[in-house]
Amino acid sequence: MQYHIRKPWQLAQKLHTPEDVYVNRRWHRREFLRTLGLSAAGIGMGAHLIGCDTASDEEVLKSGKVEVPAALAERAPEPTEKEWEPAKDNSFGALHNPNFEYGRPETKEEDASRYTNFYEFSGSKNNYSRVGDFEPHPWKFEITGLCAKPRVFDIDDIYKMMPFEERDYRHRCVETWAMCVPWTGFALSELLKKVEPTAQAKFVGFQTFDVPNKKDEQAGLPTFAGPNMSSGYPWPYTEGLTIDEAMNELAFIATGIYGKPLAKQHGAPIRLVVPWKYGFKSCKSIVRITLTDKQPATFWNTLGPQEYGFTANVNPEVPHPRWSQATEWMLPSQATRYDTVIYNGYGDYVAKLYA
Ligand SMILES: Nc1nc2c(c(=O)[nH]1)N[C@H]1C(S)=C(S)[C@@H](COP(=O)(O)O)O[C@H]1N2
Ligand SMILES: [Mo]
Repeated sequence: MQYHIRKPWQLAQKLHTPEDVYVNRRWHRREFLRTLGLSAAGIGMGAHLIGCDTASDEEVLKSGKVEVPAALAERAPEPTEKEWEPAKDNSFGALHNPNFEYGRPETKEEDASRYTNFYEFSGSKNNYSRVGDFEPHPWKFEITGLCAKPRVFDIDDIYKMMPFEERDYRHRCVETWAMCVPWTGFALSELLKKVEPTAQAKFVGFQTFDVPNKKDEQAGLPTFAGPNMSSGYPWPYTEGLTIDEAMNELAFIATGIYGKPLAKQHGAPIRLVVPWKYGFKSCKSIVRITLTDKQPATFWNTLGPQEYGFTANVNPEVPHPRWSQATEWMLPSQATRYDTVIYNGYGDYVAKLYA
């Protein structure tokens, strides 16, 4: 039982901070270490997942864990007294942005990581048990199309160059499950600015890794044959936003979750997070971002245009053709239904985009 034992890099921020800097905080170092000891001794976690396989915590860790790249371990800044958030004891250095609140309890890490959608691996939710062969490091992705400075980015450079922060976001899947999780990353707009989109760029397309192919290999981009990619779906997985949606401050690129690098099943090493839209918009394990003047074809919209729109904003009043969207449930339990909120609660940020 190792779920709560953290690797040295996960402790870096605490242990590299002089004792006196955090002595008054809720997590005194000794107490912190004592907690780790307790966890190591084995705090049981109930197997109460619904609609998905259960596994030991160790199994989940082994299957979905990503070794932290050296560049990421090194980049943790020294926190100041004011900025440091004691509750986020496993942060790898990104400062917690207090401007985003769930309005609901945070989903437990073990619940979020054992119930994921990642169709490249499987159509069921237990992808954590199928991602073992996927290697998300080293990793490159390109930004191409209508921009002045198209380029290929190495994920290790991204760790060094971007303004990382942690944001607590709600997530709502079109299937009616929802979760509240802390993502580590940066605004998508900050990344797009690096390539200087031209005035002609009206849409932004996103693409996940494809099966091994010449085009990506020649561009130096990673490929991978996910076990479910022989099915008749329109691989690779694609998604898209308008340029205004992409430049909105909520649109986020995540490289971490719960203060750790993204587990493979969450879309390691880099994914999109668009919290006011249904979850399928949040494209995982990105290898290509394309600026275009036409609305790009997208995976679910191509498969079922009458069921999955391009815009796909969370809206309790627009039912899916096969079920209501008026309510939702929080991982891991369907026992309580919550009211769905228009734009998933983010109307203050994005309603203006659709006025
Ligand atoms: N490449 C890829 N990205 C994807 C998916 C997928 O199957 N493949 N599923 C989407 C769906 S339907 C949802 S709800 C979210 C789920 O994110 P999570 O599994 O990390 O919670 O990822 C989205 N991104
Ligand atoms: Mo979803």
